[in-house]
Amino acid sequence: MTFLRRTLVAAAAAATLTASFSALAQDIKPRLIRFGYGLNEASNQGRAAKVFADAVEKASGGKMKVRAIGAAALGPDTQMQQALIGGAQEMMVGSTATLVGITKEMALWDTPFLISNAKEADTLLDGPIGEKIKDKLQEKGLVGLVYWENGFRNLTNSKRPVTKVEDLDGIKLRVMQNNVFLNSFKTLGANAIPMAFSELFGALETKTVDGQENPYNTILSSKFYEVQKYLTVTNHVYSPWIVLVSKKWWDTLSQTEQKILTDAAKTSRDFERKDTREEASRAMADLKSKGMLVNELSPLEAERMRSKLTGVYAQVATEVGMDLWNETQKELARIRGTK
Ligand code: TK8
Repeated sequence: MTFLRRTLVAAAAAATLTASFSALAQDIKPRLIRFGYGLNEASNQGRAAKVFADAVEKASGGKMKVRAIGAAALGPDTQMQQALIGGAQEMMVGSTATLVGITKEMALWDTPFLISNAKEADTLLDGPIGEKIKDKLQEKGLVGLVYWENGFRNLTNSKRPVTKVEDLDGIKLRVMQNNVFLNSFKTLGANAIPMAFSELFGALETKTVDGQENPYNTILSSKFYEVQKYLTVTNHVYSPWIVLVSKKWWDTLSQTEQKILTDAAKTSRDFERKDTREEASRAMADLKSKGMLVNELSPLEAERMRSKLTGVYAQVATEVGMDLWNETQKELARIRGTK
């Protein structure tokens, strides 16, 4: 190769490289992303929102800025969902249970005792069933990126230790705004009252309600131990969070920008699940040290509660459709078989 030719080849290569870099740079516009969530900053939700924000800023060279706004300052889950659909807010993370009014298939995740451990949760949520349900959001104006762990839910109240199902009689119990939860706890004899999470601490404090159910992490980070004496380990349902994007806004993004958000969401998910599980493993001891009285149900009482709760399976199957229900049972059998 002559000197001239070598120089030309090198120049051409450099030009291609610059071209693809500037094409990439042009593909990323300055963006401000309001990312709302319901818990406080010092919760597992808040920590993971920060991880997401940092990953987006880094991957976009500082052009895409995520403003993570916690403590339901942008409104409770249902209000944020509407803001995303209308395009007034870009992103949020919240419970799948409050999404059933928009996408009924989300009710699958409300099934009591559907999932029994972390491996089943991750495999089911990240696999074809989880993807299929997530995809259903698109026609409603939402894009679901990933599921985060909220976790296995346990029962707290300020009245008495719940050692058997009859102890729930007449207890005013806050439930999420979701019919499966409402019916489950009515079936158990509680006076179930649907309420937004953002109202919950105040309602417990003023005794508008006597109890609630949430994972250990939330009982700790939302300081429910200040207003709840008794904790009963029920693990009655594994409930996920989902990271959502406004579809209206998503459709205005370049592929590069969409990929930055998708990748950062996965990074945040992996961090969040690990962080949540670590915190949950310590949380029971923490809650006891804060003065909560913790009891486990005897195997007999746990089974009695369980058999009452499985009564809502038919309701879930009707809501999500028999095909999806059967497919889920098959997938769970597969996951359990490969353990
Ligand atoms: C936070 C809620 C919360 C959920 C609930 O916004 O409402 O009880 O468990 O995590 O989504």
